[in-house]
Amino acid sequence: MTQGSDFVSPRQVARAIGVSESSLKRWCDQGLIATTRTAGGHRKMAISEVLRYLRETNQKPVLPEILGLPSTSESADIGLVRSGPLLVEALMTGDEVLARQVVFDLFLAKHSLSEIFDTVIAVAFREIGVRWACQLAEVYQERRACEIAQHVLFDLRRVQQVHEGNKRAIGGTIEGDHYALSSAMAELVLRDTGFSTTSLGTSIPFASLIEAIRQTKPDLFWLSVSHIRDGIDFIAEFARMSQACHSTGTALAVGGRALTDELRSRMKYSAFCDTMQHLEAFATIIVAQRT
Ligand code: B12
Repeated sequence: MTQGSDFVSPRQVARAIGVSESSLKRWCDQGLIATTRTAGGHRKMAISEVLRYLRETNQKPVLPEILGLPSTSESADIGLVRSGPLLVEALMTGDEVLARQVVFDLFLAKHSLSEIFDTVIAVAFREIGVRWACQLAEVYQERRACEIAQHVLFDLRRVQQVHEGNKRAIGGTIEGDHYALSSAMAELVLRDTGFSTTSLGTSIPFASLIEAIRQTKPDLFWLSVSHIRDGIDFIAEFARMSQACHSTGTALAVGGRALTDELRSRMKYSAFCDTMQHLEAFATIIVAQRT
């Protein structure tokens, strides 16, 4: 298993956790926290590895800022359900620090990313959507909330453990679909299950997505569909994409609010996922398969 690219020294980790440097070095010697060495021979640790250790041993950092994390919020340990309303308020008021705290508290409390995405972040955005539709939220508040959520997802990516698997996944959204969060979440969930991933981004013409599949031949392609311009065109173009996946041996995982039962009945895919937890379950099986 390789680690994320952000590293800290044993002294920094000791301060962050609130233990002596000698205790920390002992844990490293016992192999409890993996370390590497700098060119000068000094020990260093990946932040993702330190967080793995803290999560597994149910510890919270006393000075999380040293690890680049937000300071622990008053919401620590309030659980998934009660975190939702707090996140809505943070997103609505543009309080990025609180939004990061809410999500990282859940992460440190050992909730999986897929669970946090499905039951807290997506639910918060549903509430923001309702407020927007009822004119209780300004457009700028909705857009700002998306910006904040994207920053939080980026932070999670930075501290995520990266596995050295040989399965590759690429994905994105189709032309006209500007919804970035669901696709970014799919990428993080796939990374969590052991895929090495490349996100192609949003609003990509089908022809270009098909070219990406043909050129890179990934093991899995994720397609997030939150907005469809024309259902008939979509079905025809999706069929070509499905065929491209078939010929490259690529599993095609689809999801998104725009995929109605009617559309789905006319589509060919390897897995339809209502949630990120569904994607996680499907991806786990693929990763477990031998090449
Ligand atoms: C943010 C937002 C936008 C932003 C997105 C910005 C960005 N950078 O991403 C922008 C500005 C693009 C936007 C635009 C519009 N929006 Co809008 N938007 C939303 C909002 C508030 C949140 C969407 C979101 O990102 N949610 C977070 C994601 C993670 O949650 P999710 O989509 O539910 O995804 C979950 C599952 O579906 C699943 N999943 C989703 N995709 C995938 C993919 C895979 C591979 C897998 C495995 C799983 C999976 O897992 C996710 C986590 O559980 C929703 C409200 C809502 N109910 O969702 C309205 C909403 C979807 N929008 C709406 C509307 C009307 C519009 C516009 C038409 C407005 C307009 N008049 O211009 C345009 C159309 C845009 C277009 N051409 O694409 C309506 C749609 C109503 C309808 N009947 O369909 C909603 C529901 C708001 C409302 N209550 O009315 N919007």
